[in-house]
Amino acid sequence: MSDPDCLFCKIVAGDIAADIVAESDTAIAFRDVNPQAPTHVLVIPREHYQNVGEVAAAGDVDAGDLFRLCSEVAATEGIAESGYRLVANTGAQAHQTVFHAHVHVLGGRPMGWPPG
Ligand code: DGP
Repeated sequence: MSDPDCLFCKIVAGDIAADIVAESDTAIAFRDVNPQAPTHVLVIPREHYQNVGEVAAAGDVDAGDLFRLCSEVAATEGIAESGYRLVANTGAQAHQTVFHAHVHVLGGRPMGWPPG
């Protein structure tokens, strides 16, 4: 299922350009347009879900595929050893701004904790 009004569905369909760095049958990974770290890649399901919770609940897309692609991206970006952070902002208060499920893969610099 896709949402004709969804920005990330348009990236999946190839209607909006993106710098795609990895793909699987169910997910794609592309560079964030507004990077917050030397490596900042978004991993999203090809199907439209509002957030990662919906992906897990639906069960028809393997949520593990998202994490496998995140791990693959970390390896190919050369940040698997130094360390990286996965972030899935969920809901407005957590600063989710695009309501198509996505996981941020961030790395290439030291990161503070707790997050802002
Ligand atoms: P979030 O705030 O967690 O919903 O993150 C959404 C991210 O999506 C944000 O870091 C910026 C990124 N983004 C928004 N529009 C585009 C776009 O058109 N192309 C790409 N590559 N990234 C986008």
